[in-house]
Amino acid sequence: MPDCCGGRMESVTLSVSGMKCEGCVERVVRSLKALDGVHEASASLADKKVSVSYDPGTVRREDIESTIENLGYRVQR
Ligand SMILES: [Cu+2]
Repeated sequence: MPDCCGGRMESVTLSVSGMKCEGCVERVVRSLKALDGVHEASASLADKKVSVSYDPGTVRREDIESTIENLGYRVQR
């Protein structure tokens, strides 16, 4: 994990349903990486998981979840 944001870096793994192909994975990852404060995003189609590391001072977990949902996927809370 990179040492930046004054060490304020959080990681979250979300369960996401609705991703059906690598194209979906790409869309989700690309959209998350475009968010301010998101440092890394990856998604697994097989596990239906999306992992994000982010600076909680810049972006909130809710923003990450709503970004995924705005694309048409569902985050299990
Ligand atoms: Cu797809």
